[in-house]
Amino acid sequence: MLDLGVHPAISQADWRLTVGGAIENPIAWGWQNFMHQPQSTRLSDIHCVTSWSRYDNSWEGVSARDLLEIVRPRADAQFVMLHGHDGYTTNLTLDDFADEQALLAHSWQGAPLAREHGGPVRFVVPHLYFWKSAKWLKHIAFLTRDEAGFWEANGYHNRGDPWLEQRYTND
Ligand SMILES: Nc1nc2c(c(=O)[nH]1)N[C@H]1C(S)=C(S)[C@@H](COP(=O)(O)O)O[C@H]1N2
Ligand SMILES: [Mo]
Repeated sequence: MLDLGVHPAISQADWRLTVGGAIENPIAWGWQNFMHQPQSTRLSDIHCVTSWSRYDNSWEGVSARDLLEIVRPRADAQFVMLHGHDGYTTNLTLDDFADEQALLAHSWQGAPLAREHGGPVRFVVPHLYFWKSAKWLKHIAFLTRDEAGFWEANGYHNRGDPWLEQRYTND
């Protein structure tokens, strides 16, 4: 399962990212704003819940840690919900969101992220199963309580650690 079957067409010019919820500094970025943030590259592996993996993916974008420095989560913010332009949602703990490898990626293997893979911008959180890496990123909400995202409400594990093979709710 790669996505919900809808590949929203969002040009760089039309793309917006909003970040809100339990943070000191809510933001709304267009493409230029986003590209003017500090840029990072990460090399990581992809693990899909359906057992395929793809090694050594190079991603470029704004690291989750740099984003956190800008938006400054309040002390009671412990969870994050990622929202895609296709209506997809997926939840993370703040600790998982803040992983050193996690980033808001605009490029993959040195080229702009293709629409089918979530361009203009997707989240990449490689230490969890790939369903946590929301494509067509639109909004990031910082939450004081955990909520289930799309797959997490439909039988997938709440955290999805591939090393623990946390695939389904009761694993
Ligand atoms: N917005 C959005 N992000 C999503 C999905 C989706 O349906 N919508 N599917 C997830 C799942 S289940 C997987 S396996 C990966 C697939 O990413 P890929 O198409 O780049 O391989 O995206 C994840 N992110
Ligand atoms: Mo998936």
